[in-house]
Amino acid sequence: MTNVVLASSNPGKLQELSRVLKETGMNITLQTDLGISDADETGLTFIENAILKARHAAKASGLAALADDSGLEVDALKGAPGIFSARFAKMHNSGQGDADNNRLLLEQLEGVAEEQRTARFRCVLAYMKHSDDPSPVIAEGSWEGRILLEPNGSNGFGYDPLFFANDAGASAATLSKEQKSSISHRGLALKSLLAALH
Ligand code: ITT
Repeated sequence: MTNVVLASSNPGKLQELSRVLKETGMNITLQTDLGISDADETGLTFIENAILKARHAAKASGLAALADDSGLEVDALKGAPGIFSARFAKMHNSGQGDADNNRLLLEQLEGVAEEQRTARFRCVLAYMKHSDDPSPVIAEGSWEGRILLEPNGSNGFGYDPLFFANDAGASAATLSKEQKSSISHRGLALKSLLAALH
């Protein structure tokens, strides 16, 4: 087993990543459980932020680190909330956390017709063997869909209740963990990361 720190404070990500990673011989621990604080996400792209987070956790733990930087791109909002997905409501002084993020997204899309509510989730994974690793392994995945008019389902996390996945024909929050992982941005990025690592 390789011990790897997941450079994240989001237990939803751990849930979706740990089962598959365990099967491949990686024992992963959330950085929060090692007392490691969040890195400053000062990058302007998912890739930059994923690397910043992985480097920070590798340095603090002395372990190999895996980071996930992800978010929702909504076409009618010119790609917002994008890299700011976790901080969307907070940045607009409109509360904080998943419920407020979802409420603000619906507010910003008020009056936008269904066919113009196209969106995608993106996920970038960065794996670093140690904090000075000059060649992090990067993998990406995306998941196409549209933003619903109201929330549907209670599984998953974040914007899942508002995301209608085209391939599933259903809201992401109505899918089981296994169903979501087999088609999601994170599931696809993970598959690609494992192929690159082996
Ligand atoms: P860490 O940085 O600690 O990993 P975070 O939640 O702040 O946790 P990000 O900066 O990568 O992580 O922001 C990702 C946000 O994008 C997340 O909080 C959700 O709002 C949204 N998101 C990403 N993947 C998602 C998914 O599978 N389902 C629903 N929302 C998702």
